[in-house]
Amino acid sequence: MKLVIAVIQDKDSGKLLENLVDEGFKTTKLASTGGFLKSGNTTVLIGVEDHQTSEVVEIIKKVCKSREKMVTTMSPIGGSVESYVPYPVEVVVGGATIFVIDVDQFERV
Ligand code: 2BA
Repeated sequence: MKLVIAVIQDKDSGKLLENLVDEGFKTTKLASTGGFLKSGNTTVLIGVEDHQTSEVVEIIKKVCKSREKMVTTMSPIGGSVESYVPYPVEVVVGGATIFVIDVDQFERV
């Protein structure tokens, strides 16, 4: 058995869960926060049989889109660390960051 862990954008979460449930997969949705942007994203856990892994990954690839996000960062003026000016930077956030890990034991009690 495998556990697919997918970090996705909030905007894609509803459609992804709908697609996975329609195909009979059991899912758990967690609210998460990206370490770089420090903004909310969604982590989805999907426990599957080994042979179902590629189907799940394909569904994630089909639904989750990469998007550009503007981030405001602070830059020191003239090298002075006392005065900072905010300026926008564009970051491409991927459609999904996917981890597939082996499950040693699975029980539902
Ligand atoms: P964040 O950490 O908020 O990162 C958002 C986006 O910012 C990243 O998109 C990437 O384009 C950029 N970014 C991240 N760290 C950077 C850095 N040190 N320098 C420059 N740009 C940086 P993605 O790579 O598509 O990642 C989207 C989200 O997936 C991440 O949100 C994080 O929550 C998760 N993630 C990505 N890689 C991960 C990993 N190796 N382990 C755990 N979570 C990961």
